[in-house]
Amino acid sequence: MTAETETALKPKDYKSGVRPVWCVGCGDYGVHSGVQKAFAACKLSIDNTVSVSGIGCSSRMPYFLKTYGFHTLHGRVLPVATGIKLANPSLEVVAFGGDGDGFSIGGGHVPHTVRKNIPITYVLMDNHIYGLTKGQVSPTSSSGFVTVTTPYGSPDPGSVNPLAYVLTYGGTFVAQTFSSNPKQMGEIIAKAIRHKGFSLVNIISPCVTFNKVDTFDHFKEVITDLPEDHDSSDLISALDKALNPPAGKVYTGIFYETERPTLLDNLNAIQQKAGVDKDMDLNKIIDKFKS
Ligand SMILES: Cc1ncc(C[n+]2csc(CCOP(=O)(O)OP(=O)(O)O)c2C)c(N)n1
Ligand code: SF4
Ligand SMILES: [Mg+2]
Repeated sequence: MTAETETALKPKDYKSGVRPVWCVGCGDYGVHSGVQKAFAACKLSIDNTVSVSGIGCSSRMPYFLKTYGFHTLHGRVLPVATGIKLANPSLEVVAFGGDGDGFSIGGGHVPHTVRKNIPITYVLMDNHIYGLTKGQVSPTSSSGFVTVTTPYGSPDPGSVNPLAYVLTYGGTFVAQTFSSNPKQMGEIIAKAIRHKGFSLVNIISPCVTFNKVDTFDHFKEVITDLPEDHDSSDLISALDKALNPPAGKVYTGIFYETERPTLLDNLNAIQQKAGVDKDMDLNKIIDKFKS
């Protein structure tokens, strides 16, 4: 659900006056531009939109957008975004972060945000490395990946697949795109924002400074769109495409899209059942406990 403006804004109207501090060529510039396109396409009202992030290069995003912003703690973007949405459901809440923020320190929050179907959009900038702290191995790095903390190659036998992770916990919108494809990225983020429920947009956003393996050139070779006949209402097919793309390839597109009640829907239903008077005077309740 989107909080729309009465008059349409242009993508650049969503840009703050703060100049991004990302390295020249960083994939996150492309994401910044895709997000502005999506906000404009959804006619988001600046006053009614909150950009929330954790910590990392990617998590600097709220500074560079004109919406309300909250740069929280490392790994805590989803609980804070959840709190904002529950406190004021009329706000459009967009969460931003990196692969480390989301799937290392913040990994325990993902299943609960997903299973509760919190109606927020999660834009994850996946560069397969910790960029801000100068190039350590991340949960989406591949096995054997050489970094400053894994000089003989990552001993981890497997890596986190953000798409499969969110699909298995009941994600209702799961997509992947590439920071070098602004058209597809803008369209997918816009669909994710319009989606009723939790949405994940995993964006392959290369770190040009510390990751010399998962580069733009590499991804330009291996990225391929999901087959035209992919049925995005078929969970098993979505999981299969997320886990078993053709050898050496990485799929982009909308893997899965469905609708089920959000936590807000269920809370509203409980309030109705319990006969909650939404206009009740809080002071009257407090007074009851005074004597
Ligand atoms: C509690 C805590 N632990 C560790 C850190 C150090 N730290 C800051 S960002 C970061 C990882 C960033 O990686 P990622 O989320 O992938 O973002 P990127 O910089 O790659 O965009 C770490 C370990 C911190 N700020 N707070
Ligand atoms: S260190 Fe990497 S992720 Fe961070 S701004 Fe530079 S290129 Fe981007
Ligand atoms: Mg990262």
